[in-house]
Amino acid sequence: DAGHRSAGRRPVLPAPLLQFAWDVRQGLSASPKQLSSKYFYDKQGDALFQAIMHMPEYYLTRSEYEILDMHKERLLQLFCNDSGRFNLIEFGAGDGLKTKLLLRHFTGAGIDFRYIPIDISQNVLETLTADLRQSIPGLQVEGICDDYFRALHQLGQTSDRRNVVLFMGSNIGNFSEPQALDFLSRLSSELNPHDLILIGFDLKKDPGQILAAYNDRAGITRAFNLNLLQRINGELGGEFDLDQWEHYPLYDPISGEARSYLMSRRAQQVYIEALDETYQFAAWEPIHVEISRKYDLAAIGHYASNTNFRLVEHFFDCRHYFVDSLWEK
Ligand code: AVI
Repeated sequence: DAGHRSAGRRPVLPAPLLQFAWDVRQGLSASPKQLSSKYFYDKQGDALFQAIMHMPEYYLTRSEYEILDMHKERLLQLFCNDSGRFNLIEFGAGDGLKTKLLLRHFTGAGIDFRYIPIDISQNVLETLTADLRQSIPGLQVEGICDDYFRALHQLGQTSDRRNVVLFMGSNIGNFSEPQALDFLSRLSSELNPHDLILIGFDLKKDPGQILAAYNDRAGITRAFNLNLLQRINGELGGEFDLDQWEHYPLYDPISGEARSYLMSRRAQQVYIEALDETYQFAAWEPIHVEISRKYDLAAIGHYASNTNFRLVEHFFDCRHYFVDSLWEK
């Protein structure tokens, strides 16, 4: 696009990189500095997150798996309204490991439902649907590659079935509070009366346990966070020396926010070619990169009532580390 061509050394960027470049410039010019965790998930980041979910310290995935396993029959009863037919829509399905457990159970029970994973990555969707068609014969699965809300809007106009939306994994915890409320309000306005949402929240607990989940001994979470700088180097021509950065997680038991920072180990300056800009970092200056919020049941109740949902039931794992909360529009 000739309109974006600059007179300086700054190269012309392909469209998808423009937003990334813009956000990096905004974040590194802000005080305190910050970068968005949504940029963690390139191919390498996806693989590292898969590895995190298998770390002994990362209790979230195992807790939610246990919830779905223990409560799958009760969930099935609640999902089936009078007609017994529904769309099971999943936001950000990933590798579908947890969802498979439900899909197997529902298919085995002879239920008339369609599974509709929505993801912005075509690659993730193709891998998932091919795997499911093979591993669960008879399952009706139709992935939609789009923005969550556009996909939901389109579905609402073409289907008369009850919609059951899964938003699991405590992905909601990666939003700031206003972002989370906005997300849930938009979701509510796209749904029909009596549609359902099953939403995963990680609960407040021993701070030591939470910090360990974001600082595994094998160093996978560290690599996951540092990969963001690697990505800036690879995609925007950044010159971050990864050895000069440290991963630093923090937990505030009042707000329930687990926050991750990348700390500059010394005073340094870093040039980013695509921005044609040099950024200064003081010794031990942090860049805030992620919030993973933890909740109590009062906060969850407020979220539901402030976004036009009715709380139906909470489903816990044995240790009450995590909750999948079922809400009705
Ligand atoms: C995807 N999300 C819910 C994860 C979390 O726990 O906040 C991402 C993650 N970050 C570090 N470890 C895992």
